[in-house]
Amino acid sequence: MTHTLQSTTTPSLRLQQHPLVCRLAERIESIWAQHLDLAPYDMPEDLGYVEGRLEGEKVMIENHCYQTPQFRKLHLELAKVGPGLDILHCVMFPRTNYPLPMFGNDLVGSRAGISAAIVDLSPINEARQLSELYDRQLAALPTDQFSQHRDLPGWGDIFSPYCVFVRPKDEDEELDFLARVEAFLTIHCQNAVRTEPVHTKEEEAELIAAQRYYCGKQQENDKTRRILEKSFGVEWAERYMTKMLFDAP
Ligand code: BLA
Repeated sequence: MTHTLQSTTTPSLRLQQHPLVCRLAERIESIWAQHLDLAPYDMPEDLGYVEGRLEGEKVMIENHCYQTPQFRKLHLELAKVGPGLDILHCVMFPRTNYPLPMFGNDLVGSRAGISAAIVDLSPINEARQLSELYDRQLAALPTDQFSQHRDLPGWGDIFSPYCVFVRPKDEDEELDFLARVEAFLTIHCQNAVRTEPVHTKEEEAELIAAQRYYCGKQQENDKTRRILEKSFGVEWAERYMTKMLFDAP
């Protein structure tokens, strides 16, 4: 394992990635910019751009973060593991006084195609239920037609009934997934800017606990952790998963 760190602001990684990764990254940033009041986010200096090695292949990770009045962190991560594996990871963490679900999106692709495409608006409350508004809006979307649905792992009890977890079989299904993410994201941004914060400490405590539960479950994802451990070491992976990917409030 070699291990080098450097910083850059050039969003170049996506240009070398699977076309769906690149398109999805562009769409996420454009929907964010269209609906939200984006401000810079103070990222740990050494984590903007990171390089490591996995079995002789270069691993590159590029992070883009923002904050807004409603969100303590918007995180878009692009990663490339050798020439073969491309990853997009995106999470929108609400501020702890905003009663909003957690938008999460992960795309794992190789030259053989996208093996995992997941998107959800996950409930953040004790009952683990979406609000009536989100429930109604998501239920009204056209039902999806993916041919290969995948089973959620054991830690996946955080996801809503609207979670899409598929292996798109061709370009048509890849574009269907892109459209699904766009629909979830647009609904979420439009709702977020109209949402009032909670006012009591008790309500906020429940939101904090639910964000902690979500982050704790995501940290159990061994597939993500193993790639990070093999590329950057066990300690670095632990710090990255708990401070960058899924930092609990
Ligand atoms: C799966 N995530 C995976 C897989 C890899 C990664 C290699 C296995 C792909 C497959 O089974 O086909 C790797 N994902 C990464 C890495 C990063 C990453 C290295 O984001 C970052 C550096 N994961 C998320 C988010 C969600 C998520 C936000 O980061 C959901 C909202 C879900 N990823 C998720 C799930 C799986 C997965 C559910 C399948 C896990 C399993 O089957 O055990």
